[in-house]
Amino acid sequence: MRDAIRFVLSATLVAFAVGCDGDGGDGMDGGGGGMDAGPRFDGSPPIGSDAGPPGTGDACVPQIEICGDRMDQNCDGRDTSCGDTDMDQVEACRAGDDLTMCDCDDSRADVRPPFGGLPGAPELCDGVDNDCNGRIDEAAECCSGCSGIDPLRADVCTEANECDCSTEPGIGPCAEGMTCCASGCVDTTSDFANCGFCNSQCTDQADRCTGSMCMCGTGPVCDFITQCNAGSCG
Ligand SMILES: [Ca+2]
Ligand SMILES: [Ca+2]
Ligand SMILES: [Ca+2]
Ligand SMILES: [Ca+2]
Repeated sequence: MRDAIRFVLSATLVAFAVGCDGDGGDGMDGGGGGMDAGPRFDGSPPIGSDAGPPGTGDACVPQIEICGDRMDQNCDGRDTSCGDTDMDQVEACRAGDDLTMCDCDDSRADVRPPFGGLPGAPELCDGVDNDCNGRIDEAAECCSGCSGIDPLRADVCTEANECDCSTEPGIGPCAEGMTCCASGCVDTTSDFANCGFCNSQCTDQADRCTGSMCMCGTGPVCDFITQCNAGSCG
């Protein structure tokens, strides 16, 4: 685990160097490691010099640009992107970033955290932290503690190798007949927001979930121009 973190940090520093270096070759290709960054910046304009471009405001003092932090350190009037080399729509982590909030491996599109409306990459049993949550192979499918348990009842394996529902941590897998969904352990045969399966929300054309089906009263859902109220379409 520690080696994996070290690898990610190392990769991050490389990504930082590649993503942020917009001024061409300057000795950054001499091997990995943060120590290489020192000499690179020796030639930077001294703080307080007037080497920066004019017109960016009296207070702008050129400094080393940090990509992706929504700040303009080098006074060119914009932030510098850290890039999205693998084009998975999540920008690469920068040195010092929380690796669970950015692309912890910008060379692999099958490694990314949830971002905006995008779900994270599914955790595969491959020795890699696919969803950038800081844990490797924590999916229930990768866990011997989950063997023999209906996969619908749990989605993660704890560090103690115990099967668990991540939305109700610590209680173990959901009870028999319940399903581990984003809202916790639910009965998908009757849960209005998870009717039939997780995240399957019934609409206004229904008022209940019965037998895993959205229903209006004891009948089927209403047509799309009417709503279901108290068991009747109207
Ligand atoms: Ca990316
Ligand atoms: Ca990625
Ligand atoms: Ca993970
Ligand atoms: Ca994995």
